Amino acid sequence: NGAALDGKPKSDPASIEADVLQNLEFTIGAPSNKIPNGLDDKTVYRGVAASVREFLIAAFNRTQDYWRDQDPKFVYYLSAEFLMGRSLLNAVQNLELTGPLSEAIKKLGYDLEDLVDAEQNAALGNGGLGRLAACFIDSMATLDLPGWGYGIRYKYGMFKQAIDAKGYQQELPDIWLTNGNPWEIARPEITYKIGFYGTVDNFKWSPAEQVIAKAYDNPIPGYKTSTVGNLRLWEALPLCEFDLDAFNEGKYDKAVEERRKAEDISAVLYPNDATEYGKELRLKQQFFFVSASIQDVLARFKEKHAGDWALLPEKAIFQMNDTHPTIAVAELMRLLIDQEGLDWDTAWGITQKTLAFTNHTVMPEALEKWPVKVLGKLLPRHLEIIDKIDDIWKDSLKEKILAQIESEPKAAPAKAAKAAAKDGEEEEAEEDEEDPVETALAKYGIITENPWEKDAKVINMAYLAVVGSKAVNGVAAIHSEIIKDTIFKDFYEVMPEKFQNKTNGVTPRRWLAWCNPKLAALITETLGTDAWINETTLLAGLRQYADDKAFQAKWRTVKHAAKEKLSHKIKSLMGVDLPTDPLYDVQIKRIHEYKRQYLNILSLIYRYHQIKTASPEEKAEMVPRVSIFGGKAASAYYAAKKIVRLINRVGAVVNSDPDVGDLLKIVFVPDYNVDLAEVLIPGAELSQHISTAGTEASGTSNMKFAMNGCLIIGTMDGANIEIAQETGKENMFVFGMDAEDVPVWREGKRKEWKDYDPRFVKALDLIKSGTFGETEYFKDLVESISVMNDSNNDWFLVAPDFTDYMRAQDEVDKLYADQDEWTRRSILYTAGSGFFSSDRTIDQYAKEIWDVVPCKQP
Ligand code: 26W
Repeated sequence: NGAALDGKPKSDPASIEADVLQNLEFTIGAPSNKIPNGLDDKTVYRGVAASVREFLIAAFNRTQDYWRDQDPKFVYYLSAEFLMGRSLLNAVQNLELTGPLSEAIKKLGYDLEDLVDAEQNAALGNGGLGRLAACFIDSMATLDLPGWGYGIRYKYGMFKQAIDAKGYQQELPDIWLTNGNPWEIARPEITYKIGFYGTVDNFKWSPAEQVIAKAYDNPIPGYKTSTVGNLRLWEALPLCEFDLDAFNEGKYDKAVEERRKAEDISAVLYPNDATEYGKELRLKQQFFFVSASIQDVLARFKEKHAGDWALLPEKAIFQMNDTHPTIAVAELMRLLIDQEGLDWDTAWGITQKTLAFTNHTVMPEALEKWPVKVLGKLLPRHLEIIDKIDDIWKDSLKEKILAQIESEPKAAPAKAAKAAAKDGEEEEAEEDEEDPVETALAKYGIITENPWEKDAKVINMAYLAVVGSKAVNGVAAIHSEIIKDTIFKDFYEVMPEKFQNKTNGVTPRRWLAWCNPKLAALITETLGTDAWINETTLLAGLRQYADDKAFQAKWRTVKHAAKEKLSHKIKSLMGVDLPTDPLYDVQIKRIHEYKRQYLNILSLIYRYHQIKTASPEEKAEMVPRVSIFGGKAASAYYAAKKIVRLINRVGAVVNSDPDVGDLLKIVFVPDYNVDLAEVLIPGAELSQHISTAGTEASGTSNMKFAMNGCLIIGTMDGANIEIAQETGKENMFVFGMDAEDVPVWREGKRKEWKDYDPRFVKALDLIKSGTFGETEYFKDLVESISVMNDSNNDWFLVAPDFTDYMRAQDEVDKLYADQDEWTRRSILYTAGSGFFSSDRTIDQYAKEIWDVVPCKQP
């Protein structure tokens, strides 16, 4: 088959079959005598992927040619993480090739589903933030928005997690590129030089070290459109492959050293979703991909509009995904001034119109602050620029501050301030005296003292981003309010117009239509159209069937099939047999104290105790439950690792206790990732989103579960609040303190509180007394929530929220006994999930921040 001369491969089953055979032989080089029947699934997958790639590239080329020709405004999504997962099924479905391709594959003696399973996950992300970026580029393509993602082509993605016999987490490398990556197009001709270290002389930077950034394009197909977008990832390579002199002298190790040092930059994803700043290599990664991306955009801009820099904000906008790419503020300034010769003010005007910033967390330890020492050594010119931005920014506030000080009742300091500001000489003369204006300005400083170390200044990257951007947004309604009241309060007060909300969303293609085909088919049959896949608000049409008993029965059948699929998956992964009648309860996310997996496992420990002490009559009344956990703990996060182990220890004891039988099963699925989520979410009936109120910026799996008709037990936190609004709060199992109560608790009430729930005490006693073994090992974990002192203060409120959590869990059990009502609610969740499509989110970004409009080739 190959690409026909009109640039479009033929999509009938026979042509596809011939093309796969050709690719197996000539692209993959499979032994001819084994084609087609003697090959394993992995090999056939590669042949099929090579064929699908032809369709992708054909549409990709047409889209990109058209965009180049039309020259619309582009959005560039800068993100250190893109958690793409697998590509085969998504590509085939989005290209609407599933029918003919499955037929062709069957003819060859294979099964599309098995081949889909042979693909490795592209796990170039930690969790929510990285997966959000992947959903966003899917929506950009589907909405025909000119836009590219830009990131790093890590050689090793998120570590693989194994759980050993003792219940410990083990981390293994993710070697995902060994069999090649059929979804990328290497671009050896697209390279940029990236400098590091060195000196600055009269504003001119001479880097001491340079590497090459090489582009790889990953076509991103939209659905029901010919548009195929792009994710461009950068690989780091040495400027000079090999030090020949050293080689000739026989110093082989030295000869390869430069290569290794360069390759290190794009070697590993930092597997941490909270802290990692301070590490020079991480800053190197960030600057590496940001510089390459901006250079790339400016080079294309110059091809069309050489010299007309004022036009840049009308042709490009960069969205910075959290603080990781925020060195972009300084790098864009540097390129415009040092390379293109613009003056400071012009460059600054352009920069502030060309950048936008999204915040994804209020966790203080996750807000990146680079030590001036580290940044100044690696990027001396950027430090100069940041310093100047900081000065000018603070200067711009002086008048306001002065007015504020004057309007304050304390007359004396105001007078002094006025005098100091008016009379520079006097200021110098009284150097020792504190200038109240300077004091008042301190809180706005981008460069500030490090609270943990004397005389060690740090650069607050979030502040730099807020000052350098046209818009700043949070990722759920409550989160966008919280950032205005807390981390960015002072900035909000002086520039309220910059602050916006963009509630997160998820792609309904991957997270409903493709991962839950039976439910999708039922929805399509019921609504009489599959238009809901792109217009998710149509899902509201399911509401009118929520009470319909016949429809409920169909819905239950489909849900049950998904539970069976999940049960099979766990059997094949872990060898554990799970019954499919009990309630399937799932908590899957990174392991973190704020996400409170601890609360969940404590309640299960108490449930175990109840089962052990129940009479046969009481047992007969109990609602059987399968509790599934999944998630990775950052490798150096000890508390999180202990929680992983506790869950595994409790599971081992409970699952092997003959008194328990099918009343309770607890499993920890190792190596939670995108492909597992695609099985876990459709099979779940209850999902847990139980973060301490005010800590989970949004959450996105909550949206995926809701779409798939899974009920939620959760706190009034992040997007749970909006899900409750859309679904009906009465249909959600809401519990716990809300975000306003939490600080009140932490600052006051906590100190005199002693009302530990007896069930909470019992659960902790069971851990302490060795029911799950390892009492010494779990000691500090137990103390962290039960002994209040300076280091153990239950910061995340496990103890005070426990009672209400147990009440909510009782409601869950009660409701599950009423299957009609449960099913009715399940339908209402899917019906109410339309708002949480990333198409809606991206449409808002496009209109309210980016000013980017659809551009689709006729
Ligand atoms: C410094 C290292 C680092 C790495 C990742 C710091 C911070 C992060 C992110 C905050 C991690 C993250 O994934 N945040 C999540 O973003 C999601 C998408 O907006 C939200 O739904 C989650 O609530 C938020 O925790």
